[in-house]
Amino acid sequence: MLRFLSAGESHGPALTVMLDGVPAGLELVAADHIDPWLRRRQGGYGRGRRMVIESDCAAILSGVRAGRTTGAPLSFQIENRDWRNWTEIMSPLPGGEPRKKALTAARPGHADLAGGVKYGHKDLRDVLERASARETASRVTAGAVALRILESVGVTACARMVSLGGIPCDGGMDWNNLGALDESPLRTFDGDAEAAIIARIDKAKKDGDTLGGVVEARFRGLPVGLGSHTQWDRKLDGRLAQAAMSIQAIKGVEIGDGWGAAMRGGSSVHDAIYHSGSGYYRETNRAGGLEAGVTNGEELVVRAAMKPIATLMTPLPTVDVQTHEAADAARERSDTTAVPAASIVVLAMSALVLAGALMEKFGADTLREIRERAEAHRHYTETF
Ligand code: EPS
Repeated sequence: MLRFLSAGESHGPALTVMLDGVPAGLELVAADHIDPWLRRRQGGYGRGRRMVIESDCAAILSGVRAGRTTGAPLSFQIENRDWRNWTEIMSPLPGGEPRKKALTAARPGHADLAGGVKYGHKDLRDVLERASARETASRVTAGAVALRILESVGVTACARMVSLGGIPCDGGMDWNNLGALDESPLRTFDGDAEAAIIARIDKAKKDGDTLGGVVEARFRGLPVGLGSHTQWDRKLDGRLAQAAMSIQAIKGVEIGDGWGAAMRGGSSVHDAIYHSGSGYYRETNRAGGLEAGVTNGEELVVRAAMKPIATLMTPLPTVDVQTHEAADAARERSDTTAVPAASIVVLAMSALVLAGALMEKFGADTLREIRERAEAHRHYTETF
């Protein structure tokens, strides 16, 4: 119902975003509701020089009038300021510059070789321009709108990093202090771990290496009963995992205790159920807010593991796809790490899935209807 598509190359003129199915009546001002998320995505210690060039903001091209959505498809444009340095290389006109500067030494771990073989490109720039994580600015734009829909029914969200380069920084959650995550260069509440991680990033940069890590997205206040246990493709955990796994460099996803739950007995994995005046509750949340692919009213917790970025300044051995000779992998300007930024992208993709599930349950034409139905449903679950 909520359909998201993006287009655009990393060094082309702009990224284009389409978001179809947004209900009418949602207050949406890009500078207030989207651009702050784009700024967060650009941040984090370990980013490269591209982030100095860009100052991402989303221009709304359709679907919004006088600060409110109309129900029509939304479209956005995010300008690539760096494009002016790439006009020849990225020109859509035939001939010239592109062939001269062909990138042919496939980077292990990047899309270069897989995409080159699949689409028949011997200039691997034709692959990497679209595979680049620059595309995640589109995801964050669409996800920011999804977050607005969720906020309208009382959902709050948080994106943070919980480890980088093997160093944990999971100092616990603090919903009352979310601003601290924007202040932290690593999007963590764990000030003690920060210095060690920054030193680790500095060393990796000096060595021409890159680093991965683990990020987390959390949602509080979701209605009970989003998703369904009745069919494989309606299970919300499966849909969230697909959305997170589709993000560049993400290699693993877990909900709640995830892999940890496989190590312990059921009595210390499952969350006992209690009842109070305002409905059912659990004192633990190892399930991460989902049972049988359905939200259970507890905090929804998604974690994702990001591998180190594939562009290495001290490159791995590879093969030149034009000569088939051994070569050093191509070096492109890149980041030493982008794990803090990935937390924002996982949040955005999760929000898109959750807002879609919300609209499946409560309708999708107007925000008023969604809010009224969500309120009635909250009353129903409290008295069930
Ligand atoms: C990114 C833009 C890219 C990289 C990074 C993420 O810009 P450029 O390639 O011009 O330096 O900084 O992308 C990658 C590391 C990658 O492997 O794709 C961004 O906007 O997030």
